[in-house]
Amino acid sequence: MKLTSKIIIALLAGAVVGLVMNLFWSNTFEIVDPYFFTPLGKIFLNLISMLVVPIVFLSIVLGAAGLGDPKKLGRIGLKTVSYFLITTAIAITLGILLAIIIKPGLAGDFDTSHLEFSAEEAPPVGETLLNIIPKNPLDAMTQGNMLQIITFAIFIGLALTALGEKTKGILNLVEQGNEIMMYLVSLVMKFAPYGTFGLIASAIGNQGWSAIKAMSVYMIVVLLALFIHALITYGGTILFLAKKNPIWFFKNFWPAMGVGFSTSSSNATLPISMETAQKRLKVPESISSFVQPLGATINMDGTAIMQGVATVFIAQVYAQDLTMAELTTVVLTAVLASVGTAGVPGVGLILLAMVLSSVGLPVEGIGLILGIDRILDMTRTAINISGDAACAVYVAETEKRRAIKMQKNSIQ
Ligand code: DAS
Repeated sequence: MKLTSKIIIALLAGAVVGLVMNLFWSNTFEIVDPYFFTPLGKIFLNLISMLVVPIVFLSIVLGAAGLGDPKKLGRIGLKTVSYFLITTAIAITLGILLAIIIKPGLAGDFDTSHLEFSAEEAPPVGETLLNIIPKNPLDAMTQGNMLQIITFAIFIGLALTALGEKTKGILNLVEQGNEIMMYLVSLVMKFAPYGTFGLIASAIGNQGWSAIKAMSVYMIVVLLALFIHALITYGGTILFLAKKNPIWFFKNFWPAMGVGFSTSSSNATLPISMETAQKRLKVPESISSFVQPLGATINMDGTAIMQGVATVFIAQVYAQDLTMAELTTVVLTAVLASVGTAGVPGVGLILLAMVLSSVGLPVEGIGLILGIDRILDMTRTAINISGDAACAVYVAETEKRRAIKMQKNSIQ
């Protein structure tokens, strides 16, 4: 049976087992979870997380060296970052509009008296951009500072291109290192169905059906916005910018979406989302290994959607109207805030605290959505990585068309 089918079955089985145990055997679940579901998920999460830093570093060195010409790297970088910022702005605007229309904050009586929430501070954008160049590249790798790892890898890749034959041996070493990493990804993926089952069963089993019921309208608005964004923004990207069939895109990227859904971590899913983009969506390695690691760090459309809906939801619960100027601030803050944080579980809530503070809304309002955030984190992570892959396909196809046009011009 194909891996995709196994992951789908594992997702469904995990959800059913988690829900049934939450509803009927919660005592048994509390005994079983720490010794079965959670360890299954943790093993899988650690296995793929183990590969992230070496894969990002090696693949970006190869990507930058493969792109060769710094002008091409600049052109691709500009296309990529512009796409990321525009789609994130579209995402949060969509979330805000749907929340204003459907009004989830008025769909129930929410008790705000006991709420509390304290989030670690997300790094200010200016500081993040200043720190993009690592003082100590090895420290950046041990800390998993993705933006700094990406920057250092780009410098190495460009140096390898400039030095050519002199460093051919190093380039071969990097290529072989990347081969090893890709082999390990395929090995780890054999465990994916079991890990996915454990992660989903544990998350759904711990969720509490009552919390889902109380927040059902809020969840529906977020899920609806995520679905519309995937269909319109990413479907539109594939159809109009990449000039390919959107069904082809989602059908081939689905296995990575399933892993992103179960792990709730763009970073941890990176090895699989890159391998899927390269092998199934035929994105050249040099483009996939530049666009996707960058996207996992600075492009989080699913998260932006949650922030848009959650901000309006909390404003409605606290009966605070948001002016157009405040809504614009929300959009700008969310777009810029997402630049500096890595794609790991729960990072969306840290960014949400920044967005709420930017318009004077009570941060403790996050306590309202905390209970069901794990489930929504799964879905928005699947959307986050799909946005990165859609961008990689768009960049790859436009670069292909550009090369063909240049070739025709040179023949004429
Ligand atoms: N879990 C984050 C990610 O990995 C998204 C989020 O927290 O919103 O993309």
